[in-house]
Amino acid sequence: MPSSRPPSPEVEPRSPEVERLLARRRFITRAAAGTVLTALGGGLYRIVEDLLCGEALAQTRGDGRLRVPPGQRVLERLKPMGGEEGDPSTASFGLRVHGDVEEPFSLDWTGLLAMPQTTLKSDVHCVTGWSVLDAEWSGVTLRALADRARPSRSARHVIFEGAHGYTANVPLREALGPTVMVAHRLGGKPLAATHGAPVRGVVPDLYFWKSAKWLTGIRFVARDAPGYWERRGYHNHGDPWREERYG
Ligand SMILES: Nc1nc2c(c(=O)[nH]1)N[C@H]1C(S)=C(S)[C@@H](COP(=O)(O)O)O[C@H]1N2
Ligand SMILES: [Mo]
Repeated sequence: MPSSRPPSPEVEPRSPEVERLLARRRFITRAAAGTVLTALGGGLYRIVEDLLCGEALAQTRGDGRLRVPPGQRVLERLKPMGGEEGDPSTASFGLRVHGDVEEPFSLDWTGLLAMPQTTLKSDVHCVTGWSVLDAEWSGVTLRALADRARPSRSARHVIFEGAHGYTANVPLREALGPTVMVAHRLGGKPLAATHGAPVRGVVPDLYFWKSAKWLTGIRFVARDAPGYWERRGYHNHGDPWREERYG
């Protein structure tokens, strides 16, 4: 475990504004609306502000967790976070689904589009402190790829492989969750090069570094293997609700 913090893109210090929003959000989500009025004593306009502007901060998800994980602020759209770009052309696209599977296979662009296509909205959470709600992704679910590849009984993790050796490890159970996918469209448009064109992984319920851009492979493995950021001081798992930011 490194003792110093890893190089950028890293956690930006939270602004006092964010800290204040968080404190209020925690309070509001714990309290019933009626109690908020009395308990805040004199801060009525603040409550209205929270309910209107901070609506998302008080929402909970189907699984009971807060819509916006602790320490996150909501942005309108994804911030391009860089990385060593891969080839964005669809003509040279190739995705290997391999490793600890019964039926390894590769997909070119046509093959990817021939797989069952899914469009779904999910929230993404970057470890640097921003979140985007309801990002609309289109592509193929990891479940569909796994159904075809048939992971062996020994497979326990999925390694998302990006261009130039970028990797991100995800426990198999979570990788097979309904919102995990390889996506080629965002908000109804082809993925931009900066966001990983032509295809990226999307693992919404883990910090966004787990969502490998310029995706070239999905590898099922028995033994876990920390990925690019995980080897540079980030948490091996990366659950935003537990603030699993650093290892
Ligand atoms: N191939 C590759 N994928 C990557 C990265 C990278 O450097 N290379 N960075 C990760 C990080 S740290 C984040 S926060 C997200 C950012 O995605 P975005 O640039 O589309 O916002 O991509 C992730 N996927
Ligand atoms: Mo990141």
